[in-house]
Amino acid sequence: MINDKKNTRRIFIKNTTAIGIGISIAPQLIAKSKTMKDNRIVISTWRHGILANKAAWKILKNNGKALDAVEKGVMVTEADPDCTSVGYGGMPDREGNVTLDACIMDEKGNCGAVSFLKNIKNAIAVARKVMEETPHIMLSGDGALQFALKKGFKKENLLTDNSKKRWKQWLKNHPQDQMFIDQHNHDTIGMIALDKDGNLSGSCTTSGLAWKYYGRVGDSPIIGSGLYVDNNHGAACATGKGEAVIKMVGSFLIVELMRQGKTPQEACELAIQRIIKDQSDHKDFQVGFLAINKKGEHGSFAIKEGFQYAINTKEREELVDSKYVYKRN
Ligand code: SD4
Repeated sequence: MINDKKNTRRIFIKNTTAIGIGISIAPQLIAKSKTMKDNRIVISTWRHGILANKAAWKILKNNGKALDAVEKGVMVTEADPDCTSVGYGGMPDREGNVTLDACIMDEKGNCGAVSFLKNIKNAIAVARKVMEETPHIMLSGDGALQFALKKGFKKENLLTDNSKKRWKQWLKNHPQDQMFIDQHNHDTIGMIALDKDGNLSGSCTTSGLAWKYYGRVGDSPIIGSGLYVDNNHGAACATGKGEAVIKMVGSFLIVELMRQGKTPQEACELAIQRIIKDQSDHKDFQVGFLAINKKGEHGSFAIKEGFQYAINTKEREELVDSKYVYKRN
């Protein structure tokens, strides 16, 4: 009797799952057949996106996967000591520690992240290992470092002489919680890409806000805030003041808007409008969003003038000034 009940339940679950799978696979198949046209594209935040895109485009051009493109692309930025907001050479927190946040998401909805990671240059590669080689999504702090070392990553000092000098200068002047982000203090690289097979992936990596509190984590490693990918509809990423983006789960909102039929541009504009409506201090900071959809269309929008993004397609390779709401004064 008990066994019968169990069996009935098992059959029910089996059928439900089958129906569930039926529902979720069908749109994917439809989406894929619609996008068999080759719409390869990669876009990424700020000027440092130019070099990152070059590496990513090489992979996409050779029929590689979007996931590999977005990982290898941003690794270029992480390794560049002249980029003072990502990886090696990133600006430290107020106590002189360089701590990194990163996440990655693939076309199957898998994701991995690290936050508050010290002494490892390629945070994005550690995030990918979290995604592929653990049952978890995010590892943080000492645990993330321990994991990275076990996986063979090299421990190194990420604070360059230049970043140290700027930190020392900041300590001397100590402006109040400096949070404003613009092209002179540009941070995060967020990258989203569509490959030849019509698959989307994204990555996001940063040393976060300069002079942040020790232990502060921004939006960049948080799936849905700094990055979101839904292979049926689109992908989005964010840059700017992480606290503002976390509050409105920006990247998820944009992808959700695309799911409801908005273009990437409309979706980015609506998300920025949401910040402006709900966050009364929005004139004091910058947020910029990028989005792409399955057709390879893209969009971008920012609160303030100054946000730029790099784009590579079969036809284009350039740095573009994003549209925005407020002119800089
Ligand atoms: C953060 N969103 O840690 C990052 C910083 C950033 O452009 O993107 N700056 O809040």
